[in-house]
Amino acid sequence: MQSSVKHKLLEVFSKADGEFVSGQALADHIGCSRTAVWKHIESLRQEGFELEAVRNKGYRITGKPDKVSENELLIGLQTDQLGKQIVFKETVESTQKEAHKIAEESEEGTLVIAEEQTSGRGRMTRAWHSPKGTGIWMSLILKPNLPPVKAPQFTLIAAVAVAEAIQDVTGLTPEIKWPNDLLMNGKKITGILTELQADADRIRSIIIGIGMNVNQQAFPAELEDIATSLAIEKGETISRAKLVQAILKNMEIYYKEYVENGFASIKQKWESFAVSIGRHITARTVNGSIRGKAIGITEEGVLKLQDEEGIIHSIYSADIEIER
Ligand code: BT5
Repeated sequence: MQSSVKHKLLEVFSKADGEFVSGQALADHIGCSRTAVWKHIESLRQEGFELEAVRNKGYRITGKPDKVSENELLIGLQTDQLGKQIVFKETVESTQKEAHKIAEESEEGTLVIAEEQTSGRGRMTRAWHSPKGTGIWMSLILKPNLPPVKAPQFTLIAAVAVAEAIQDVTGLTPEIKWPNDLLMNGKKITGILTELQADADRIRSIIIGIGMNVNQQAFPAELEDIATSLAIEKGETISRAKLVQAILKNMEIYYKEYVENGFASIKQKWESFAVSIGRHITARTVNGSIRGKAIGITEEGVLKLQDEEGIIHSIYSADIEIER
């Protein structure tokens, strides 16, 4: 949409102060047809504006996008190091990709965040749907002085930090599905992707990608049954900036705890949010599927699965399906 058209539309809605404006009045104001108005309204929705359309009344604005640029995030940020350096972009292919490019020369705690990702990614080259202005698409760069085998624990640390941030900001309690999903009512609300730049024996940078569905009201057909957003669950829009600040704050606390005292206390918290433990599950790994009961995670964050013959398997990476 041309920015002048967008500007005019927003001006009218702002003057209307939450009241309805008829399609005809909007058309007259911007000098276009009513069909064109409808298209402009759709593109405003794409940008994260919430617009209610009612027959014979017209349109009214019920929610504006909240931004996650540097200013919004830095005001009120309660951390010493995480998120003190912010690289904000309106649009990127993937914040992971950007973070990888700058990791080497970046300070620990640098955050890459975008309003929109055009090629957001999940694990194993899967796509991550990241529409403009409605979710949190961010990558955090950490530089722990640890060997690469410790990396999977960071997915679990991040899951706890995010789960508690959701509780702090919305009062809702998500569930964690090993290793990297947060669910609400069985649908995915957050995915975590931990990637590394490392030597054989030492992590140089760990890049923790977090994708959180916050204010989406709907999903594309292929995600409709498996994805949800905080706004859908809570019934109101939620400030993304507040969530990012809460994630960074919790992440800093747990990262420090982990470096100083190890994984034990975080493991306990993780277990308190975990849905898969104690349940019968199927773990799909690159080497095939294993069915059994999830009996817990180890200090390394490895999932322990006991099959029907009583054999205990260590699962390092998999997609989990929980049986009913
Ligand atoms: C993940 O992968 O869950 C990790 C997602 C990490 C995304 C963040 S966003 C910021 C950073 N930059 C990136 O480019 N990525 C990270 P995985 O477990 O492989 O799950 C991927 C699957 O989740 C897809 O195959 C879809 O089925 C589903 N999916 C895709 N987009 C989704 C969404 N927005 N909400 C819920 N499910 C989604």
